[in-house]
Amino acid sequence: MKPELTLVGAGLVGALTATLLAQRGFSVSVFERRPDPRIHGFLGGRSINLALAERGWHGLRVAGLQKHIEPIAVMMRGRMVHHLDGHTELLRYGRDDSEVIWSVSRGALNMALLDAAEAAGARIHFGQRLDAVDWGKSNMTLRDDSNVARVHDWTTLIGADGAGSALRGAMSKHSSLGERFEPLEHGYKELEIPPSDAGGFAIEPNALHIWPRGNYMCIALPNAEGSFTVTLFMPNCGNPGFDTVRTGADAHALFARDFADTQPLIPDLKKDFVANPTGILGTLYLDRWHQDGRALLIGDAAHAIVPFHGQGMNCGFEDAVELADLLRDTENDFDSAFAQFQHRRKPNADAIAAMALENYVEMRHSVADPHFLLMRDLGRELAARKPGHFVPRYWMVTFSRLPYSVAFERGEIQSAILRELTNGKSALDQVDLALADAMVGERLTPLTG
Ligand code: FAD
Ligand code: E0Q
Repeated sequence: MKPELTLVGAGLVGALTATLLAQRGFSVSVFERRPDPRIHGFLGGRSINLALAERGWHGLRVAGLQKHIEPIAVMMRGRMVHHLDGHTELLRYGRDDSEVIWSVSRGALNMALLDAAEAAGARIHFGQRLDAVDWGKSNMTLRDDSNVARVHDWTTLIGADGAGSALRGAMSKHSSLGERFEPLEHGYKELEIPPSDAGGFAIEPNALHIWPRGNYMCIALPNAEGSFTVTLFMPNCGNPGFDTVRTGADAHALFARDFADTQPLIPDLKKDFVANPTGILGTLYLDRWHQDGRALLIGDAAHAIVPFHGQGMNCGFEDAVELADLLRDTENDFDSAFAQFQHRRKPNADAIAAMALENYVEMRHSVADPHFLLMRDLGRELAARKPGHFVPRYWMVTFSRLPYSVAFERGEIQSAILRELTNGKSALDQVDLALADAMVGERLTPLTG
């Protein structure tokens, strides 16, 4: 007898989890609110993309999907910074082209994962929204587009239904999860740079473009077909803010002043700014992710974070692999597997949540702060002097699968070293490098070997 699992949500994390669990012999049913994107299209046809890094690739590799995704992923070597005066500079993410990140279409990735889940034997029911859970009867009510209800009996529930999780709501009604949502006072708007008239990319394709402007910024990630998805991050209230920049004309004026080089590139700015929704951002913390061995939350449903490290999906894919491994190791003792899942993943989710928040500040401001630049240069120097010992935090998060909590803790130690050594200094040649080597040796263990 195959153990039965009922998943809620066939987004990125739900579809990968369904694939891995079906591949490992579970009988998997999935209920997804939206219609099948392979038939009806994805998100009204808007192309939205995400940065895929090592942790995400690992999940895809375990599921046997790397070869399917590689052809649709666009390499991003670094941040292409667009300064206010229009000049640009490429800041590489890694040492060479083996240390890069990849831009993938959310829709194409989701569809490939749905195909894989079904190929592995998962049954996906589209247009079925979770409405309520009856914990006494072990069933749940689902509703279709016309609000027609259907009842489904379940044995074990897994919620991958995103930041607004309905399963989380149903679990909270049973007993408090200690839920806390910390809103960011900034929102976002997605826009588009279409392919150039010649049909190619209008700006450098192999980079994550960024226009840092202090309290707000734009980014652009390439799509395989030659367009870019632009995202404006800006305060909800302020000047500029989404409360004052309201009309197409307001948006046009903001872009003309602060993002002048994008002006000829975003022809539908006025129309899209008004038509596309303003997204909200924040961090979700729960004290508890599971209800005994009966229900578990994963991905954004358990730990939504702000997007500024490009790690939400990557982290969710790590969840999926960890869960599949734990169910194997505990021989399907769900109670023990779910408790261990939370024990192992929660410190990592908390760490990437904190690092993602920090990265927004770094991204918008510190490009201009001389003390930050000195610390960054010293960091580079120490990383070169002590490879595998003093390792940039961005590298640990993006190019390794070290636990996020380790990246965070080592990052804190490294920052303290850089702060102490650069205190009162204005140039690298004033820093005592012998002392630096000694501090690294004392406070950090080598990572490799
Ligand atoms: P979702 O992708 O939200 O999927 C949830 C699914 O559940 C959906 O299909 C939904 O329809 C379904 N659902 C919801 N409610 C119900 C219900 N009641 N019943 C049934 N089904 C339901 N991450 C990265 O790794 N890299 C990036 O570059 C990146 N950029 C981002 C940029 C922005 C602006 C934002 C907002 C996020 C970004 N992220 C990024 C984060 C990433 O989008 C999320 O972490 C990821 O989508 C989480 O996947 P998920 O499957 O948990 O949730
Ligand atoms: C990445 C890749 C939405 C988003 C996604 C990202 C990144 C950023 C800024 C943003 C962080 C970085 N970053 O460039 O440091 O590495 O995914 Cl805003």
